[in-house]
Amino acid sequence: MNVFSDPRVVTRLTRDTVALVMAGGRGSRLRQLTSGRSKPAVPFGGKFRIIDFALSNCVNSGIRRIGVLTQYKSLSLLQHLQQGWSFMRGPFGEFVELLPAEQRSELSSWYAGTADAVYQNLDFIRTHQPAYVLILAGDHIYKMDYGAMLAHHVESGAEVTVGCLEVPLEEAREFGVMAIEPDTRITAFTEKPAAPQPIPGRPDVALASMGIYVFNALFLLDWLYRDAGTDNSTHDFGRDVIPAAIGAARVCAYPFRDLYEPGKQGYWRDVGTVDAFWRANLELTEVVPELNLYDDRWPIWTRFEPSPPAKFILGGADGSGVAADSLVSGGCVVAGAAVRRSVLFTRARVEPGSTIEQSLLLPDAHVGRGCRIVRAIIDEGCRVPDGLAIGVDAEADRRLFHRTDSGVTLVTREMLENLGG
Ligand code: ADQ
Ligand code: ADP
Repeated sequence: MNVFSDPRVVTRLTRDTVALVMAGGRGSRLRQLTSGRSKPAVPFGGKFRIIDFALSNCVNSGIRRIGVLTQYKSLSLLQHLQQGWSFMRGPFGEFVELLPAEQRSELSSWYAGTADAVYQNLDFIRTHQPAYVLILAGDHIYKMDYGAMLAHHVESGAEVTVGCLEVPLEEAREFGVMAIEPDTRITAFTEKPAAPQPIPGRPDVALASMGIYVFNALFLLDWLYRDAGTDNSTHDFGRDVIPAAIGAARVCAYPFRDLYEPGKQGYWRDVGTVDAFWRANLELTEVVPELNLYDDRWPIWTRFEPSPPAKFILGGADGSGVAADSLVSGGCVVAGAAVRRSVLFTRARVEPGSTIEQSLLLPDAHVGRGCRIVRAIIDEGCRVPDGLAIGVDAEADRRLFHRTDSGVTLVTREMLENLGG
């Protein structure tokens, strides 16, 4: 038999798929980190941006036709994609195409909900004529083989498949929560329920949607037309499209698995809050972090920046010039300063006599002399003046910066400029 006529051959499925990455959300709980950029454009893990994870998963899964739906404050995202992902424009028909909100419906509204964002780009799907459409969120940190999800989709005979994971019941209110049959068919789906139902027999765990979907392309076209004509719809996948489809079509769940240990659930983070963002980055400094960025079998691609090697200069009052248990990116200089359990993003600098602990210095952040920085996020391009202490005096942090309830301090350029005034 010709393997390519076998619908279960995964290569055939991934090649017949177009991915749409929704990258338009505001990410308002990231506070000032997203006042100038959308959440998918926020830097992560020293040299990446959040959207690199979803895009790399596509490429590594063999899905190489990708559209990115942008909307809110998209400039830095567009720059990153143009400078970082333009290699996806090659001879094998691969591409990452940018699909900005065009305000082209008669109502001249920007994208209303996630389903509306896809609806406004149905031409893109019609042009490429895939059999399957994979809809992704641009703001999650995880490694996933979408080929396995497509195979499950086809084998279960579903029109729609929703990626899902188990979450603690007390966190389930933040998610779409579902009930499934043993064959994975979804029988109930409630978006952000006030009183989430646990998995039967497991009172502390709920089955949550990852907000990622595989659709049979023709079903999606048909269904989005229907949703667009529904007056009381908010045109959102989680709120409207998925719950309505359950009553009318076969909608199945695909449980997210670890890439290498299919017996367990994989690493997945929605770094949607300042605390979650800080924690997920700091976890990378552990000796064996759950998220392995040094995995050649599943590389995370990003923009290549020709930066010089990181440099460490001994000196300063305590004679140090070291970074321990830390990630230090290209172009960084640590001169006579001590860095511990921290992530230094591209071209960060620390001057003599400063100590940095459990902190993130985003790209181009410079810390002056004699500073003490603890449990803080120093945003892109910040110039921290000599002698400043951050994360040491809670009262002062609250007054000058943004300090979370759990004691992480976020510092932006704007906040530092106001210090002088
Ligand atoms: P939320 O995370 O609340 O829930 P939402 O705010 O709708 O989802 O955003 C989903 C994704 O789409 C994000 O990546 C966001 O950036 C992007 N986005 C939002 N509006 C957009 C628009 N108009 N145009 C382009 N992109 C847009 C969803 C599901 C839940 C599920 C969680 C898991 O609705 O059921 O549990 O994701 O995180
Ligand atoms: P957070 O995760 O911080 O709550 P989201 O990006 O998820 O932020 O957005 C919160 C809500 O606002 C979501 O329902 C999202 O669809 C909606 N939203 C995001 N951006 C816009 C926008 N530009 N216009 C209208 N609604 C938006």
